[in-house]
Amino acid sequence: MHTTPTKVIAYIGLGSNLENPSEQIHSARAAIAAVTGIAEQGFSSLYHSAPMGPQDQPDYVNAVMAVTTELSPLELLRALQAIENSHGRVRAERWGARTLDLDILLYGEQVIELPDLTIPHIGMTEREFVLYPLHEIAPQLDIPNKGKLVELLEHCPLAGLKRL
Ligand code: ROI
Repeated sequence: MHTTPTKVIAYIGLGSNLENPSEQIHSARAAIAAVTGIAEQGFSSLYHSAPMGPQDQPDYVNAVMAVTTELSPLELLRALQAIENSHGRVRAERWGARTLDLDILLYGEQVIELPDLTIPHIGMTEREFVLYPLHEIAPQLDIPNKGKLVELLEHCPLAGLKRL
């Protein structure tokens, strides 16, 4: 019997602070949209943001992408990791500079706790460079176990985030 794979809406956080960050984000967007089993549904503005964590690194460009996908959470993770690697991502210092960082923020309404994958993404509810772009493309969103996006935003003051 043929069954149609179910499509889930997922949100992906994109970040870069090396080697022409805006270009990294644009080409990552195209690479993600080109994956079989992923279809782009929305893309935020690009944002300029001060580094969270170690300050001895360049500022970031961040954005959020909405997709529908037939991939499982781990398949989606592997597809994003392959794109990170093809953009020259080297996993060196924890919280250090990177050419491309792709994080699964949300996968439908699911809460996932696996060794390699935590969804909702850890820390997303305190990160201005995630919450503001996410709000731009999905203002009504509820974050599983965390509450309404608009309420999380009220507790996340802007500290240098700039829309490009
Ligand atoms: N800081 C900002 N502003 N944007 C990021 O995408 C980002 N990513 C990271 C750390 C190093 C935590 N800081 C960041 O992984």
